[in-house]
Amino acid sequence: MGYEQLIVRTDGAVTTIRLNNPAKLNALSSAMTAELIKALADAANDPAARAVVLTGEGRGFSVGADLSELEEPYRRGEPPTPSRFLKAGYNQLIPLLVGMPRPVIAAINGVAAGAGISVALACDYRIASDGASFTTAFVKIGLVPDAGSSYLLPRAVGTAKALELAILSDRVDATTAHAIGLVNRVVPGGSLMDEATDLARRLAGLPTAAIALIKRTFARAAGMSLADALDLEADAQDEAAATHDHLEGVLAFLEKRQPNFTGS
Ligand code: LHQ
Repeated sequence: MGYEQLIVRTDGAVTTIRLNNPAKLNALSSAMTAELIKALADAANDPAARAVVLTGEGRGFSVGADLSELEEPYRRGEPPTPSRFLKAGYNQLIPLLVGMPRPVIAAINGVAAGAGISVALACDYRIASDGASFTTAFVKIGLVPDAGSSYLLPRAVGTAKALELAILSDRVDATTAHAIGLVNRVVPGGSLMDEATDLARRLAGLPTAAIALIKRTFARAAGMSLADALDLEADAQDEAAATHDHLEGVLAFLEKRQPNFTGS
């Protein structure tokens, strides 16, 4: 499918999805969100795509909802119903990202704001350009964090820091974002895509079925007692142990050779 607001490229086992509305710093319009859902679903269903990189074109990663979409209805005096917009868009997108049976890397090339931060948080690994910056932004327009930020942000940076970021919405640079755990790594802007692609290739060569199970287990264990999490792990381990990659990993170890993982 051709996209209007995304550039999607597949190179070997790595699919790169680039948000492509640089004039608006890749604001997540309804159309862009729908396209992103489609592109992620395609990558999830393509056995050849074993890792995904999500990035933005231009100087923005994504600045959250496209506020220009609100202009007409607000000027007409229509009562806002953001829940409808959220349920049709971000509330589909975020679980899809979190539940992707592939590792997903956010390559944060520039400013991330509002739901743009939420999208980055829903990825498994965040690499930021040294020129990237972050502002939660919601409060500046009298809104609350959405697209999963109320859940994902405290888990990434702790409740106290998450509240500070959400309430004050100060713009945080990449170094600070790294120090507080908002991103995993900061790299020079010029090498961001090389670093993200190298990591994606490395991940694509790992037992990606096990990675999908790790993601699922962590997500489910988050709300469980230890006893339930132990049971969950035991069941997930049965699933992992039934994969080709488990057998291959054990045999390669015993035979003192490099494993050839297929993601199956
Ligand atoms: C934008 C946007 C934008 C459209 C910059 N939309 N054009 C919301 C509403 C309803 C329902 C439920 O959910 C949500 C979820 C949310 O995500 S709420 C949060 C929405 N995002 C924001 O409030 C961020 C607004 N943007 C900003 O505060 C600034 O643009 C930041 C601090 C991100 C970047 O500042 P600068 O680097 O100085 O860039 P800029 O402000 O000059 O923006 C560049 C262009 O991008 C500009 O267009 P123009 O035609 O003047 O060059 C902006 O209008 C446009 N843009 N954000 N969200």
